[in-house]
Amino acid sequence: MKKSVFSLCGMCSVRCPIRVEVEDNNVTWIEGNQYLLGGSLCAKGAAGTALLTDTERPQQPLIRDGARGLGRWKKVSWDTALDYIAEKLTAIKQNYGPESVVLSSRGGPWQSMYKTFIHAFGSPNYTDYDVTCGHNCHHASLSLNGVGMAGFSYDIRNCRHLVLFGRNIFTSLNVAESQATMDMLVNGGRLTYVDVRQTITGVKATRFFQVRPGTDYALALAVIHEVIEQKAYDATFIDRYVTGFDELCTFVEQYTPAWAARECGIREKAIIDFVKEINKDRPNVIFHPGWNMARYNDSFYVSRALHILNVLMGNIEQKGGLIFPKGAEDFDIQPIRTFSCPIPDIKRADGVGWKYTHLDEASGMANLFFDAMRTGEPYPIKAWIAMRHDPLTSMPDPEQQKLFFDHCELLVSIDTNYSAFGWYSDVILPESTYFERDTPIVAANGINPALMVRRKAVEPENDTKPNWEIFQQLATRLDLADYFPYTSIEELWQWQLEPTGYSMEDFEEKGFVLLGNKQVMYDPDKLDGRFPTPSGKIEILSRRLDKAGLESLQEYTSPEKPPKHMFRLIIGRAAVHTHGTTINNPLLNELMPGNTLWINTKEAAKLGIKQGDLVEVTSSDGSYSGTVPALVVDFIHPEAVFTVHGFGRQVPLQKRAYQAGFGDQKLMIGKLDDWNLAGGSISLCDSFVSIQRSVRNPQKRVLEL
Ligand SMILES: Nc1nc2c(c(=O)[nH]1)N[C@H]1C(S)=C(S)[C@@H](COP(=O)(O)OP(=O)(O)OC[C@H]3O[C@@H](n4cnc5c(=O)[nH]c(N)nc54)[C@H](O)[C@@H]3O)O[C@H]1N2
Ligand SMILES: Nc1nc2c(c(=O)[nH]1)N[C@H]1C(S)=C(S)[C@@H](COP(=O)(O)OP(=O)(O)OC[C@H]3O[C@@H](n4cnc5c(=O)[nH]c(N)nc54)[C@H](O)[C@@H]3O)O[C@H]1N2
Ligand code: SF4
Ligand SMILES: [Mo]
Repeated sequence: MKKSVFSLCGMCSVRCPIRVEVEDNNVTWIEGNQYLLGGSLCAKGAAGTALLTDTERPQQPLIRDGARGLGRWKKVSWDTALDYIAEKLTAIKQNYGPESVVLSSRGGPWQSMYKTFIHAFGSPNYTDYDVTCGHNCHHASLSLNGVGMAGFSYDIRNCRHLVLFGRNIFTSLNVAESQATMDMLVNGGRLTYVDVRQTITGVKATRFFQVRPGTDYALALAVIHEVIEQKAYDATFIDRYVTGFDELCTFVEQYTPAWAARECGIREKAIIDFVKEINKDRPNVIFHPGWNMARYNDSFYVSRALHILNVLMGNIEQKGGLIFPKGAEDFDIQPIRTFSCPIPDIKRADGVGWKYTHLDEASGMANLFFDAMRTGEPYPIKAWIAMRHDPLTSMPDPEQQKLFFDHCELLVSIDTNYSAFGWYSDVILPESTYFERDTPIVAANGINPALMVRRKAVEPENDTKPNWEIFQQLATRLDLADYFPYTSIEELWQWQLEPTGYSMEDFEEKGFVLLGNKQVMYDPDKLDGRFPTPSGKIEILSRRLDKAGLESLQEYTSPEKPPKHMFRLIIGRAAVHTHGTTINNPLLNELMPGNTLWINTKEAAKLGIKQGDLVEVTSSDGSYSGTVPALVVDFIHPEAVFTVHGFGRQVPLQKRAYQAGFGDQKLMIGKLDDWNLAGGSISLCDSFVSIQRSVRNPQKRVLEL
């Protein structure tokens, strides 16, 4: 039997809308939703089909049978696994209190389900991956605009000049955003790109600044200086909505383009010319404030400076600028129902909300739970449930983390794959892949808000379950079923949709429900009340930061140069992989089986390293080294070496990925504690490594470039 199913991709966190063709329970075709993406998908999205028959994934619930990490597993039924977890959680609750359980997840639209579970259990300790991703950018916006990272949509398609600081938009991608950027370029828009190395985005840019690693703040401050110098700002917008502009003018006086040019290694005239260009293009100029500009200790201030530049451009709620995402309420429609439970009135173990009052409690600080595990302060942490999150891959120093996790009596991984954390845990609950599961309805707020839903395309290949069923069944065993008021997905959808007046039939034609048929924009002269900061204005001098004893305008400090014979390790994505998730995907693994080490041609020559030579990359304390082929290139700053994150996997059952390439997180020794107090992000680009030609025989290597 043939059928066509509208659904959502699950190969990365973007969740592009897709259409899937199915014949006799086999996926025969997959494409981006024609109505929203014109059929486009990225390589990862197209490779999703390989997941279905991949036997190197957990195929049924597993309980550890031997020491942690040894890889001996007992195959069990769902009932046995869920009973086991419920019993352990109940005992931990009795012995240490419910707050000793942490649940971490990859955030996203279904996080209210996971939050409801852990809050109903009695613990305030929900956390997510964001300390290693967007925390700096989120808090930068929060301190300035009163709204976080989800507080603005970017109207890239209609902008005249897009400015990207390290936002490698065509590689670290989101299909709709890449399409909008291409359309903008085709329509004559400009793209300015800042990176320490050349990338696909840099190649397509109209202006490329290659800066010394970690000097973006100098460039951003000089651009602000020059914007003020050339009076290239929207004085009316600033008068109306902004506080602290005079202080900003005084603060940036010292940061001239000539100074920044020396600091960043670029030309003064290029900075001045760039500002002349944006002066012509404003207000349709977007300074993208970064997605995970969480790399250096001052990246919070870089992101803040970029947000300040948006404010100076007066681009908020302008076509081709930053637009407040619209939702059901803007169309007089009741929002969908979602899971909820009050947060227990107990201090969070990571200190967020009481020790760190300026940081957002919605995601907390995942790395700070390790302190609680180690010291038992403010109270012990005894269990960790990781839902679609791999702390051992996504946070630095996994060997150190394992020592902390050993203080826990229960580690549970809910995953479609064997994650590094899963392999070290006590129970693995395999979630069905995105082709094999329905998921609750999502309210996708934005420029054109819609309701989206993932529909099951095929029946599960293995003994796996979808997220909504796993949490409902676990909750029932813990007497928390009232928070999950459904027994089937149909009941759940109906409960969600009831207030809106829509039904599932409304999704049939296109796979989504567009709220309203025309774009709503607020009057830019009536934005009062839309900036929920303490003063109600856009705060260049943030009261929230001030209260926490933190500066709003921080002086620039030049980044440390690598010690002699060492390099700064910088990291990023490849277009064909999603973090550690896809490394073992049969199709994507074929496209890119391992990572390489990018190194500057002159530096490589000094070390006697030639193109394709195997090199050893060693951590600053010498405790870990990885061996990979060198990619010798002109366009990377000599102080830096670059690699793609996600490799170096050590799960023997993932045969394709096993020990291919190296894991950058393993070289980030001591970095669990290296986070920025203002922005909350771990400084992932602040590690130095040494490089040497490997003595291993390249003929025997298992990897190709
Ligand atoms: N294909 C693919 N796309 C993805 C993802 C994925 O896994 N795969 N993940 C998604 C996620 S979760 C995220 S957070 C985003 C990340 O999106 P981005 O932040 O755009 O991407 P990254 O690849 O992490 O890093 C971007 C660049 O920062 C550069 N860089 C390093 N140091 C400096 C510096 O000092 N200054 C400047 N200006 N640049 C520097 C690196 O050379 C790299 O090219 O990508 C998303 N999209
Ligand atoms: N050293 C270093 N660390 C980094 C980065 C880096 O470049 N270098 N990048 C950082 C960034 S930007 C981010 S966003 C984080 C990402 O960190 P994570 O969120 O931990 O990484 P992911 O690989 O996206 O997903 C984690 C797990 O989710 C599982 N998974 C995937 N799909 C599903 C699903 O449908 N259901 C379930 N239950 N599980 C699923 C995967 O198998 C994987 O084990 O890592 C950060 N950490
Ligand atoms: S960007 Fe690619 S992998 Fe991510 S959801 Fe879209 S199609 Fe899937
Ligand atoms: Mo991220």
